[in-house]
Amino acid sequence: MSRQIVSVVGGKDAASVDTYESTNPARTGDVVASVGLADADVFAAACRTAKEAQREWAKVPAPVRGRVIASIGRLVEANAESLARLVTEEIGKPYAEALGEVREIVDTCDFFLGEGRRLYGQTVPSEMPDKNLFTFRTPVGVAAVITAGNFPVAVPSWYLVPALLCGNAVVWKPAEYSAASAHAMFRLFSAAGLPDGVLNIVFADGAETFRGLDRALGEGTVQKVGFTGSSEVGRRIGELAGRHLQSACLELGGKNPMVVMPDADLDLAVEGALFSGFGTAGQRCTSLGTVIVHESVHDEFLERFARAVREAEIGDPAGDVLAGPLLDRKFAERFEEYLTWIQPHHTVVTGPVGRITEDNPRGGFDGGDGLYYHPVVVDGVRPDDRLFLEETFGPIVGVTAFRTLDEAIELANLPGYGLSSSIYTTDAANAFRFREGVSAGMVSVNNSTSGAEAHLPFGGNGKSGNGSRQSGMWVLDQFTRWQAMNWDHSGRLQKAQMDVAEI
Ligand code: UN1
Repeated sequence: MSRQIVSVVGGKDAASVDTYESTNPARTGDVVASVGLADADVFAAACRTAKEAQREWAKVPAPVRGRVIASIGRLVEANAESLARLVTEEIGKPYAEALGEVREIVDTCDFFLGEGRRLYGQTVPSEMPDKNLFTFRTPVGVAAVITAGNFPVAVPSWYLVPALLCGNAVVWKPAEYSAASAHAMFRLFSAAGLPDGVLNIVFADGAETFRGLDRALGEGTVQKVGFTGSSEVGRRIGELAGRHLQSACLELGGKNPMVVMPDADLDLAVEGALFSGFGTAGQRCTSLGTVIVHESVHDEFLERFARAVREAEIGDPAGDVLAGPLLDRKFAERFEEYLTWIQPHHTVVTGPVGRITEDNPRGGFDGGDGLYYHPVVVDGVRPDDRLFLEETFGPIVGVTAFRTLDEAIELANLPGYGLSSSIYTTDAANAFRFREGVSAGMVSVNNSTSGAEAHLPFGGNGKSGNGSRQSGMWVLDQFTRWQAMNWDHSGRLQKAQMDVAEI
């Protein structure tokens, strides 16, 4: 019997208008959960409920809210294995990675539980005597958080944990194909002592979510929109929020470059390219897009990289593998379309292409009815090429050669994304010149493009986002607004700019 799950608003199950079946991508015949989908009315009502609950939640002292975050962390930790197993079952993420993802929720809670005792404001000197100036962080109100399913629990926690800690209420709309994992995480969060209505979960399709969000923004019940997903949808979310004069925190796609300098440790670079190109089947926003390798080491790198990719373990995500299946049918279809386009135009250096089946196996593995795909490396991608410019969100990596570091930086910036990037070099000057020139929000030196830590700013520029940053103390600026206060105890009307004290 698969799970039956529905939206939860104000602590109560909400009405559904449709049903979605979330299936296991490693065994597509297995239904993981039957998900009741709500409509725009439920979404808008959830935002009104959240607004109501937020008033009381904001009055709870921040250190006490921090204690609730501490309980969330402990509950998630105590249930880490079952949550990770569910993530593996529902989206096909290898178990070790799924466990790491759950660990990232705990890390996020660890960081923010202490923030409850800080959430610092400032004292600021006044230009007039007997007057004190202060700043306070105030909660924004209600955050509508819409998340993707490739990181079904860790990435949502980057929004939920700081938003709640700062005194906001949340309406969370996770991706349908990761609904069971999201629902399990929601239950753990709720069990930690959050009052009803402070955190709500709504399952809905894209069209109903947009309509519901538009209405809620119009009614003034949502003050912040958090979105992780494609650049295309992010643009629409940003426009919608902007039309209502509200701001969005957008964490979008990436076409993340890796530059390999002639002095690089090539084995280390190959290992990094393998992990960030094909780990999670290339379905991270931080996945490697293109390796930009110096012409003097191009052939050597390509040979070692292609060999490593051919030998990598792809298979049952419950086992010790580099990657399992693609997330869901929708992603598999998009990737297939991409492969159809690629094949007549490019030389694949890794062997077979397409879905792994009995007729197109990978070694002894025939993929069963799972959404498994052969990993693909393509050499000689040109800057005007789709493969060079577009995010693929699948197991494919392009390789291209360069002559000078300036040229490599130009190539790295060309696709117009700007999330993550990496350089392999043993020369510190190269690393710093790259950091300065690359437009990415994140730069790795001798490490892959994936694997951000929970307390460093995470986010991108250009098509990767609107410059907002998540994680660490930087995300506090997403979920609080600065309030300035001045207190005049001179007993007379002192006029700023006009009554400046003389010396
Ligand atoms: C994403 O794919 O949306 O840095 C986030 C990483 C992960 C997060 C990826 N910790 O690769």
